[in-house]
Amino acid sequence: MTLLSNNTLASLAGKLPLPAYRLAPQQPGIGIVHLGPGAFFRGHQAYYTDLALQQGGDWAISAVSMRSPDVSQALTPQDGLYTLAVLDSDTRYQVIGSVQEVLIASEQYQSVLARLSDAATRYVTLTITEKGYCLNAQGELDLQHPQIQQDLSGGQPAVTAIGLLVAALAARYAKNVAPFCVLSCDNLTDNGHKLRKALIGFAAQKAPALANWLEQQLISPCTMVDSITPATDAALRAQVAGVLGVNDNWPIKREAFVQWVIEDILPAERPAWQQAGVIYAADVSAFEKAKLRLLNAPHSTLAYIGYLLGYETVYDAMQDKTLLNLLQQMVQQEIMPSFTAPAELDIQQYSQAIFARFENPAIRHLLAQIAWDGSQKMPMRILPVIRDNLAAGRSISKLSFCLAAWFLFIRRRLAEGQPLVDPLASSLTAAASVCNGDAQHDVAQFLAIEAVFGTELPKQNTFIRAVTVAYQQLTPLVSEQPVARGVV
Ligand code: CS2
Repeated sequence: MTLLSNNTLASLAGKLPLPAYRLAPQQPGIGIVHLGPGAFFRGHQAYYTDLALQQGGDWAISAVSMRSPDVSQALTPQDGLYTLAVLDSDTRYQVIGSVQEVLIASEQYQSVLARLSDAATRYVTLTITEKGYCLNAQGELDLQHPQIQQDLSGGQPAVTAIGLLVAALAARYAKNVAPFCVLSCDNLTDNGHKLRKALIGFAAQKAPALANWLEQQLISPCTMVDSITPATDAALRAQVAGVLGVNDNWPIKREAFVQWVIEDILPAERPAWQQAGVIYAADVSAFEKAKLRLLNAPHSTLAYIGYLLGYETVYDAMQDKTLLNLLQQMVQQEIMPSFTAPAELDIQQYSQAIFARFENPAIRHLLAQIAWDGSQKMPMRILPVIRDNLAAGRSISKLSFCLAAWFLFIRRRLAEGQPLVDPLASSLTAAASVCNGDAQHDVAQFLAIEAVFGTELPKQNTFIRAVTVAYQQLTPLVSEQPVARGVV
């Protein structure tokens, strides 16, 4: 079977929606560079930009991986085209055309730098996951991070997104081209502010004049992104080939719900994202908090407890009434009171809709996918709620189950000889390897990991007690024995 590409695109007319602008003789120029072209980006920002390109403008995307050749190998032979499957009661397919080139920074460094320092590149969007920012427990650039140190020493190619972007910004500064606007699209609290601070902090180590220039000119809006994007599987590839009649190396699937809220400080010249459904808001932090706390926090709780209970997917775990009950109590009693919702959001409805999304039978979202990188996710989605609740004297007993389940998940992986996908895997494994089943002892091992918990939280007795109680209650689930349901 032939491959989806510029050459075969026209032959798909009538089968599914196509990017008409890719069929026109004059194709849009590149105006955006995206770092981290994983499934989420291809189902989300590239989808919005595809819609925006239908309104015109030179806003095609150059998608850059830091190291992995996978996306380039799959999409370069397809001229960047791929299929998006939107999973609802029925599945809708469309071809996305906004990605026009895919580069790999470690192999094509000069091309990547040239693209980033080109005046035509006015936006850089990022989905590099929490760990890609190299932040410490205070949310600031970790100058001791080995890869940050490597980039500070000036080696090429840069190995971190921060190092790469500052190298490109330095090139723009040298040729008097204004900085691009950077849009962090990761699940970090205050993502835009953290990214801006990290970039300026890195630049300050290299060249104070560059840091001053960035301080004055760099625009880095906060954003909230949302859409559940399970990993591509063989079944999806086969379905897509059936619909298209040509092969697609890497189609993407996601749920129908999709949301992108951007802090409205963008330069006037921007893609037609608003017409594509993007919401511009003066203050994104309330949206961000609502999403991280009402979606991502229950997601991680489901992932860890669900895993211990032997479930495979979010949908499966949601069928467990005891677990569902715990989640509901956590949300109602401990999460909702922890923040002020955006005025335009009815949080009861918002939260119910999220639970309904988790229960979508069309989505096979693996718990394991959510469980990775816990050390990066907890400080964004669980610990801030715990800190807020402790400060206000509210309960944290349900939230503590998420932490306790994460610790037990790590122990279970270790016992099974399975790898842990986490940048702090060595500290986590070291903590798990001295656990002896005594809750107080075991919890203390994990809470001592400063890069996750900082120094203040682990000193609070109420916190230690709550996590210890949760750990005690969940411990029977780590045993090899058939799982005792209903323990939570
Ligand atoms: C999930 C998110 O993997 C995870 O940690 O919680 O990827 C989640 O699916 C998205 O944030 C939904 O927008």
